[in-house]
Amino acid sequence: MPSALITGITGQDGLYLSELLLAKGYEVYGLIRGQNNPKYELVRELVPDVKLLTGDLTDFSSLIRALEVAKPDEVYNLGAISFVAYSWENALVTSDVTGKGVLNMIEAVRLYAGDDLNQVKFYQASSSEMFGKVQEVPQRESTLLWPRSPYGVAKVFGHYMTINYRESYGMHASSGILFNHESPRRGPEFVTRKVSQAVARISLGLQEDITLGNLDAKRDWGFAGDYVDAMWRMLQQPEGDDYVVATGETHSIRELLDIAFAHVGIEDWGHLVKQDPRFMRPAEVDLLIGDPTKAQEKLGWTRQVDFPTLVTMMVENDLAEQRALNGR
Ligand code: NAP
Ligand code: G4F
Repeated sequence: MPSALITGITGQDGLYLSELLLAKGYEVYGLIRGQNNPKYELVRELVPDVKLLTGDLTDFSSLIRALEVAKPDEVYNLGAISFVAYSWENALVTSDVTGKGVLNMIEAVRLYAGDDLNQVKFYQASSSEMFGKVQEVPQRESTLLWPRSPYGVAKVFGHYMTINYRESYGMHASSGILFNHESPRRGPEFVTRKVSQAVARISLGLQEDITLGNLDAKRDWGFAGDYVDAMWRMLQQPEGDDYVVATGETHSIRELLDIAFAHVGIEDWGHLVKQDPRFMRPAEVDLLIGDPTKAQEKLGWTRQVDFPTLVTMMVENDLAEQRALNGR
């Protein structure tokens, strides 16, 4: 039975990846931080077969300890401070976790694996946020990186460190440059879930309107369940490499609002959406659109869920959740 260690087990991707690996017969270990993590019960409920180990990406010895217990064949480094807006206000801790945390994890893997370096395959959760002020459209593996946030800069550090460990030590280390991926498990701070929750609540009479920032930014949004499959495929290749994972389509926040509101029968949402500079960013990533050709050709990966299906899935989930919470 292969064994996998996942950091970021309590996050959206950690949960989907655990389900995927358990279904494939893996023994799955998840790193969970804090002495009383509020998401502990959620992980226990959704993926009870995952074995939880305490640890933190900023605590090197906890990573070594986790590796010694899990004895993994594959390590998926998904842990990060992942909210871009937060990273301006908390740039130092974002750099420590999202940037230096990658080095801590990959160096721990190198030391743990010893002479048997290729026995432990490593996945790094890189991000399309690294493209920032995009230098090419669509963005591919070779596109120049120009990050626009402390989060993006930290991810660039982790990305190049992963490439460097592959080139320096011959490690099986892969970097997935994943474009935005969403689901009903997405944190409510991100724009898709903020919109799906608000639209559900507005249609049930629980909320009057929604306040957002920039409505013109464009993202290449896919479904998280599809994207964790690409992570696994990367680690089944004979060698580590870098892959863009994206849908190849881009949509604005306005289009997201069109589909979400239309699903509850509201065609004209203008009076229901307010804007506030509070939600604008010091530097914006205006446009992201990825070219997934390499992932399609080398990994045989394709996305299954299109954008309208994704948005309506999220609104449906929030309608059910809000009805249950509010007895409607
Ligand atoms: P998420 O839901 O925000 O989950 C982040 C995870 O990181 C959580 O489990 C969190 O644990 C953990 N974490 C935070 N600080 C940590 C620390 N100091 N030590 C160990 N773990 C820590 O993110 P996601 O959407 O699942 O994304 C997974 C990864 O992919 C992240 O690295 C993200 O940056 C990257 N990524 C995401 C997307 C996307 O669109 N979703 C796109 C590209 C790349 P707590 O519960 O304890 O906070
Ligand atoms: O949903 P977002 O916060 O996601 P963002 O910044 O694109 O980052 C996500 O995707 C990255 C991959 O490219 C990941 F690496 C990262 O970890 C995270 O998962 O914002 C999307 C867009 C932005 O342009 C933002 O300015 O939506 C715009 N937006 C407009 N109003 C808003 C809001 N974003 C949020 N969160 N909240 C708003 O009210």
